[in-house]
Formats: sequence, structure tokens, C-alpha cells
Amino acid sequence: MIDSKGSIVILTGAGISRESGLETFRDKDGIWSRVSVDEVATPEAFERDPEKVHGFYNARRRGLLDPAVQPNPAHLALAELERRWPGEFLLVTQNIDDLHERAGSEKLIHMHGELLKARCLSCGEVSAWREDMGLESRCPACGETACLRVEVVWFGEMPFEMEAIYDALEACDLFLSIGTSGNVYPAAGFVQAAGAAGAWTVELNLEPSAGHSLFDEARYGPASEVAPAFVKGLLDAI
Ligand code: BJW
Repeated sequence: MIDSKGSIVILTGAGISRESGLETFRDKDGIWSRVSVDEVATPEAFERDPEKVHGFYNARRRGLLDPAVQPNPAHLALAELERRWPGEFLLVTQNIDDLHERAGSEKLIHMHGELLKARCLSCGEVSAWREDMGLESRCPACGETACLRVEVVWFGEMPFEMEAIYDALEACDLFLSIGTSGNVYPAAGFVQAAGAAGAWTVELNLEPSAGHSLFDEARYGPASEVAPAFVKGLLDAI
């Protein structure tokens, strides 16, 4: 499937963090079953009602910082793969949690941003942020208030580091998609970009995603089981 000099790109979504205790979006008990996208995940929602949007992300930040939320065997397996794989490696996550970093991943792009960062709309500085955020919050760089937003990518905004991601996709030999429903672009189109470049494409998910027929291979089950098993197969073949 891939030799050990090959280049690997992995895309992860909310499903990989489900067994760590974080919610997915589009499962029947997911975040979008309780909250409307239009009220919390667009720039217009933030302009209209910043306190509501801050409240939504404050609750999720507190959830992420709960000591019970820890990387699971899928996060750990990807960090081990990065450490031991002799070829090129890039992990692209749609997740705004920091569980990949906590597991030890370093070659990592957060294409939809990071929950534990704030961006100042006044001076542009991006700062680490672990507290609740509100209109009274002060930018650590310029000292202004009512100017901070969470550093995440809302609908209609450009995801981060797209050039680096497409460069890696166009050069990859194996593309692995883990725990994503394949509903949100541009991430949902990565399988086609990788496939067009000649990569072997594999989906690991609880169930077939929206784009399942685009993949060469699929393994279905909880990420904490299927991801470590797939990684073991790659590492055993080195
Ligand atoms: C398990 C499991 C377990 C459960 N083990 N698996 C029409 C066509 C094409 C595009 C568009 C269009 N109309 C509008 C657009 C663009 C729009 C878009 O895609 N809309 C669609 C809804 C149609 N996209 C955008 O606006 C993006 N920007 C953009 O396109 O800019 C222009 C551009 C053009 C060209 C190139 C580049 C750019 C921005 C998207 C921003 C997404 N933001 C969010 C919220 C912010 C972050 C946050 O609050 O967390 O990001 S939405 C939400 O969805 C979040 C996620 O990262 C994202 C993806 O969700 P994910 O990870 O797939 O989660 P789920 O819940 O959907 O799926 C979980 C899966 O796991 C399921 O399949 C489960 O079965 C599985 N699972 N437990 C394994 N234990």
C-alpha cells in the first residue's frame, strides 16, 4: 500500500476526540442538534450577538480543560506514527481541541483554529487563552477591551494554512481520514486532491462518511480501536 519512504497526510475530525469525552457536531446527539450553526459559528453571529458566541466557546473551553478529558489511544497512535515513520508526515486536524498536541503530535496543522487561543480584532495579535472570554476581556498585547474573538474558523472564513495542506496532499502516497463526517469543505475535498495525486486513500470512521465512496479502502469502528490497529500495520511493515 505504501513503502516506508512514502509520504503520509492524515485528516482528523471530531470523531477522534469523541472517546476522550468531547462532542461531535453532526451525530444525533452532537453539538448541532442543540445549537444552530447560524447562531454561533459564523462571523455574522459574532457581530450580532458576541456574548452568545463567547458563551458557546466558553462552555466548550471549560469542557476541554476538564481533567477527565485526555488523549485516547487514537491520538497516541498518530503521535507514535509521526515519531517512527521514516518518510514525510503531516497531520491536519479540523478539531479545535489540543488533544493531538497533548498526545505528542508536532507536525500538525489546526485548519479550523484552536479553542485555547484568542485573536485581537484591534491589533491582530494571537494569544494563548484558557479563561472565559467576554466583552470585558482585555487583549494581552494592546490592552483594548471588547476586541477578542476565539481563534477558530467559522463558516464563510478561510481555513488556516491551505497552501501547505494542498502542497502535502499533492505529494502524498497515503491519505488517511479519521473521525470526520465529510460534510464540511474544503476538508471534505482532500480525499479527491490526494487521490488525483496518486495516493492510496483510507477512511477510518464509526460509519461510512458522506464521501465514503471516494476512498480506496475503509475500516469502520471506534477510532480508539481502528486507528491504533491501522498504525500498527504501517509500523510493522517498515
Ligand atoms: C467516530 C466516533 C468514534 C463519532 N470513532 N468516528 C457548498 C459546497 C461546498 C462548500 C460550501 C458550500 N456551501 C458553503 C460551503 C463552504 C463551507 C461548507 O463546507 N459548508 C458545508 C456545510 C456545505 N465551508 C466553509 O465555509 C469553510 N471555509 C471555506 O470554505 O472557505 C473558502 C475556501 C474555498 C476554497 C478553499 C479554501 C477555502 C469554513 C468551514 C468552518 C467549519 N467550522 C466548524 C466550526 C468551527 C470550529 C468549532 O467550533 O469547533 O468546524 S463547523 C464544524 O464542522 C467544525 C468541524 O471542524 C467541522 C467538521 O466536522 P467533523 O469533524 O467532520 O465532525 P462531524 O460531527 O460532522 O463528524 C464526526 C464523525 O465522526 C461522524 O462521521 C461520526 O460517525 C464519527 N464518529 N464517534 C470514530 N468514536
